[in-house]
Amino acid sequence: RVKQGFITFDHVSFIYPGTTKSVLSNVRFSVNPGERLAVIGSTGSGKTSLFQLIPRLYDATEGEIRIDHRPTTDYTLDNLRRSIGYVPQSPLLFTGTVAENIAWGKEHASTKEIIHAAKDAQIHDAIMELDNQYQTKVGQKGVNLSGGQKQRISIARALIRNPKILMLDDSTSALDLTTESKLLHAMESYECTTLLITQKISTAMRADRILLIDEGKVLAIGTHEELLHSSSLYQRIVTS
Ligand code: TTP
Ligand code: MG
Repeated sequence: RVKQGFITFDHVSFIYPGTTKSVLSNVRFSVNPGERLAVIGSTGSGKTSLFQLIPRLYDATEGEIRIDHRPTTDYTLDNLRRSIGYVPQSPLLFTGTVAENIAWGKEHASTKEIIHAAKDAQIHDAIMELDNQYQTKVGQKGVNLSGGQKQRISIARALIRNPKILMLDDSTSALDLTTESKLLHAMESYECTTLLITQKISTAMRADRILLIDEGKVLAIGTHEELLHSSSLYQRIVTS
């Protein structure tokens, strides 16, 4: 199969509707099919906003985003979002079972597929410790899960759909290093283009390339070594 998931940001600027502040300015970069790109930048630099434009939770104010050379506005929203597994910064679970929460968005998911995704997301063991395992009720009236457990259920929900593009917004922040490492390793078996926002340089270094944004602008994109040579901000982040 031809690798898909080529993403292009073509001079993208963005202002939230009803506001005047430019959150992204003239952002341009491309991500190759199957590439893993880490996105780093200080809090408020626009990382989440950049993510939200890809599945068109918001539309760019200027410029164009293309997936596989087609503007995202040319796809139906349904088709666009079906091809993207988006794990938001604060994922929400709905009232239902763990299994239902993982299978959400994929019709006819089998138990085997649900467990497989949960294992890859490194949440299977924790689920097996719940009173009713995969049938445990979560959400408003269900058991309380930790932030990290919710993140991993949300990751399993993204993985089960085998998306063309996987986007993780700081989704490994609550994980210990060993679990995070296992998760990143398991994700390698998915042929998707992966964008991952992270605060941790050690996580960013595992990606093929790193995108550094600051105040809504792309400061640098490249490998860890390239950024060390080209970006003084990156040097400062690494040594801080
Ligand atoms: P974010 O895109 O949320 O910045 P970030 O994701 O890099 O920050 P963090 O590391 O803390 O997650 O915000 C960029 C700017 O956009 C910031 O000024 C807040 C503003 N903003 C809105 O106005 N509405 C929104 O829904 C979001 C997400 C951000
Ligand atoms: Mg954010």
